[in-house]
Amino acid sequence: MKTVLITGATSGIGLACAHRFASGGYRILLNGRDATRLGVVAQSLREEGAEVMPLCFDVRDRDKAVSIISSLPDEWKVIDVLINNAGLALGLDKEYEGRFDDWDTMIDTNIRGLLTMTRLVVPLMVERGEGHIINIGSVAGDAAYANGNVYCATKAAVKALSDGLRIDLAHTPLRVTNLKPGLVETNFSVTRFHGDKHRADNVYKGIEPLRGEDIADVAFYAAEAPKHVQIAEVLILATHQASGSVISRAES
Ligand code: NDP
Ligand code: 8X3
Repeated sequence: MKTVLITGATSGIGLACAHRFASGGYRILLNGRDATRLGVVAQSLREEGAEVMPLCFDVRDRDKAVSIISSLPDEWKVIDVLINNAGLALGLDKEYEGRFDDWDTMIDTNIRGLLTMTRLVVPLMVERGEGHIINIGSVAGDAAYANGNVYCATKAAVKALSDGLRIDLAHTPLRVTNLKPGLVETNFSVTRFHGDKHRADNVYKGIEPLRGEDIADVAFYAAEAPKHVQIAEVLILATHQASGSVISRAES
């Protein structure tokens, strides 16, 4: 039985990936930082028949990540797929007006957290000569959009880190995929607007956005592709979105 480790699996795309991989027969190493929600998700996956090990830590807490990953039981260290999903946007402000704290949180989570997990898990894969890293990038990493500045920069970093890792692993059977979704209706915008649900809802007005399940399906397809096939990068957009800044909305 294969094992997937998913970061930020208590909501949105990560949660959808947990259900998709569980239904595809994977064991799930389920990361989240909210112990209560992690327990609820773990329980619902178990009710679907999945074997689950919850890993409660914030990906920004490097010491805790090191301690938890290094003390996994041997049978759970056989990780076939790592999905670096935990991430967020905070604020939609001009670059010269943004909040320092928001910038630090995005950089620490989206870049440093992803790097920490990569550094801890990939050596185990290299040792076994098997493994797949799926990073959740974004259309925001392809080109900046108005007021997206630091978030876009972190997702451009995810692209560079995915490309760099693919190069560094080219001599191995390991594969690296950068998935770049556009608008996906999750808790993403509520987080971005610091809990302002009304403002978050407006992001998805007049357009049918993607769902977490749409991204999970692509992640699962990439993971299950034949071993000689490396899905290096996929841009996944809602039908009426053409780029990070071009969205055609129906009049209401
Ligand atoms: P959600 O807010 O629904 O989910 C984000 C998940 O990441 C939550 O489980 C959250 O936990 C977790 N998380 C955040 N920070 C940390 C942390 N420091 N340590 C551990 N877990 C953490 O948003 P999405 O599902 O949309 O976002 C998932 C990924 O997809 C992100 O990397 C995002 O940038 C990317 N993405 C999203 C798009 C969208 O339009 N929604 C489009 C393109 C990319 P908690 O609830 O505890 O904060
Ligand atoms: C999330 C998608 O376009 O809101 O990465 O930045 S977008």
